[in-house]
Amino acid sequence: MTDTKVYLLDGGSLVLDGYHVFWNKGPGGEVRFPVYSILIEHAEGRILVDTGYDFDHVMKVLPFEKPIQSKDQTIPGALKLLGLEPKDIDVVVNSHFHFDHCGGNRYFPHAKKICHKQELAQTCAPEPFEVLGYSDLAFSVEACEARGMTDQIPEGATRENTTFELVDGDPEIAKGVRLIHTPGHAIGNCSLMVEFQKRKPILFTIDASYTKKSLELLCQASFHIDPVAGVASMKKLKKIAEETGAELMFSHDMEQFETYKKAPGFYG
Ligand code: 5PN
Ligand code: ZN
Ligand code: ZN
Repeated sequence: MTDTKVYLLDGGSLVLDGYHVFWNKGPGGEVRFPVYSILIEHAEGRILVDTGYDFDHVMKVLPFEKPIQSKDQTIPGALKLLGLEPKDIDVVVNSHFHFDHCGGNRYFPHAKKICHKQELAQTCAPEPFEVLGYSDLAFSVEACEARGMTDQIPEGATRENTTFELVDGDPEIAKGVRLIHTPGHAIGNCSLMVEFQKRKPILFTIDASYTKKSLELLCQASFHIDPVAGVASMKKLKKIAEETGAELMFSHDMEQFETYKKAPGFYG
């Protein structure tokens, strides 16, 4: 039995205004924040949670977010630092389908793919204010077709090799690896709990709480479909962390990210 290990794959950074990061609170001004993927080496296989952003997509559609991404910060580049290739990944989980979480999915046609059942439906028929968040559809031929953006379909992508297993609730996707539905930011946003053999669990908030301060203040990002659900999800995460003694890790907090171990370092 191999012990579970978690690697954080640095995916570069983006910029938002402080009023987007801390909705109706700010302060305003440019905030540069990290984007990363989570690789779980598990006895049942290698699970990759999220795939970062695609640099070309951001430059084309959201250049005002000022992407900085080196070759080592692309998904293939980050895996290479670990001596891995995309084909070594068995399962890709998307926490939700905002462009900064699914931009590298095209590298994993062979992998089993998992998302929350409401998230795929929402991406195919977003609210008007969600269109920018759900602007990179290359992860799914079905989404490209539903949105009339078939020009985004990557070479080699088919309906079959971009099909998702749809989950609901808080499913255990491998022993000690659980998705926790935390809607609000996105209708199907999922947080992630990983248990280890020899250390305390880690609870990844994903975008239910961009930063440590967000959770302390119960202050979500300005991007959301249901802010009331968003507050309830933050409370749910706080409660789970208290009950389990889990270490919290935040999705887009530069100050915290600088303290995290990045691949090739690992947790486990
Ligand atoms: C980083 C970022 N930028 C814009 C949007 C958006 O419109 O919805 C989600 C989102 C982001 O995560
Ligand atoms: Zn998001
Ligand atoms: Zn995000």
